[in-house]
Amino acid sequence: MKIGIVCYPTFGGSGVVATELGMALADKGHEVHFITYNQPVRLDFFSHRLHFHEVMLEEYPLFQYQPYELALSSKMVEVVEKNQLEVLHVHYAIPHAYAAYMAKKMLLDKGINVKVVTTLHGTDITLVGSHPTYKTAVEFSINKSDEVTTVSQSLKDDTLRLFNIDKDIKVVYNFIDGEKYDKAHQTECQRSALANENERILTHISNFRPVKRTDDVIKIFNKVQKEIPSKLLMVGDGPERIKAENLVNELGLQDKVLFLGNSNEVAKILCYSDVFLLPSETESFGLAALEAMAASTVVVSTNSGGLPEVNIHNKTGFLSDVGDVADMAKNAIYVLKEDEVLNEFKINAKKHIELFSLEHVLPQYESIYKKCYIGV
Ligand code: GMT
Repeated sequence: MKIGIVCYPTFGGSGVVATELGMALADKGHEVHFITYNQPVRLDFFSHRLHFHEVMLEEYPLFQYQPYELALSSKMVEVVEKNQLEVLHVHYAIPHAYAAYMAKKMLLDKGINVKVVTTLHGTDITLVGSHPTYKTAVEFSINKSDEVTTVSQSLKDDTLRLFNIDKDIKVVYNFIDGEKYDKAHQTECQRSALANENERILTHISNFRPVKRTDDVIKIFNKVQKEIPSKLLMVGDGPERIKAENLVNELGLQDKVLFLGNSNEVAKILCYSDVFLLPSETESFGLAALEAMAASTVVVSTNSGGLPEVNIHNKTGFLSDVGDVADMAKNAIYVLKEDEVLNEFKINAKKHIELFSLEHVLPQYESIYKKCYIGV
């Protein structure tokens, strides 16, 4: 099929899922066109089946804010028309689903009936989307999509609770290419570059937004390192990073915490991690937790949103209430103390990702595209 993918090109989970999906679809023989304002960060190759179309913005003295939706929907019309795309798959409702609705209408005027699939990712529903500033337009554009998916059952429930939705919503989980993580384990795992032999490694990866509670990550680690010789890797960047760095300095942990910034080498970093910390306030799915599990890393997280659908308590990791730093530290210490316990959890984590394999999830999206385009 010929598919347009609209997403944020940044390090956020929705952009990562959209990019990995597009690359996998192209690998399977579909023609994929990314439409966004920058080359997606995980898009590391192009081919005759994989294209990128940049949405350009025009400066004009009258604009305090440039009208991105307008430029995006015009670009969608142009790309659909030129390349005879059959489906536009938009990731993250704001403003992509709305812009797609406008594009669809403009194309209908030209006799072209492109189908719109909207995937809701999390904060587009739970934090930003349900805010009165956006709610009316978000609800409208979800209901006007041809197909709607969410990345967890929990996000589907939230969507139905927060909005008046008259569409059937399908749950299609985030997915992972486990082989990529196996390769990193076999070839490039230089653990000794970051920690001494007797030390455990804990990791946190996010975009350092308030919802990730990065201060809790530092507080949990502070308790852990008092009992277990260990290092903490903080990967990513965002508004809370300075605050987290200040807390590290206040607690005198400078020698034990490394801030690595944004990275495209997630598999390599995770290959030497023992525990992944994800104390989020809310998390529709927790792709970072799934990536950690693919690298045989035990997940210590909160029980918010869709995390219990990914991280199984007392098997692949542990779940605690939001803000319960003491419980998360206790769980991390328990699993890190004995090699035998740690290894058992690591094996469980790696095994559990089979449910979220690319081979399992990709056909679900393909059949959604087919169903809305051909009607079967
Ligand atoms: O929170 C992020 O890291 C970014 C955000 C996004 O939409 O870019 O991630 C959301 O989508 C991911 C992919 O589906 C999910 O795995 C994350 O759980 C979700 N984040 C939240 O719900 C806070």
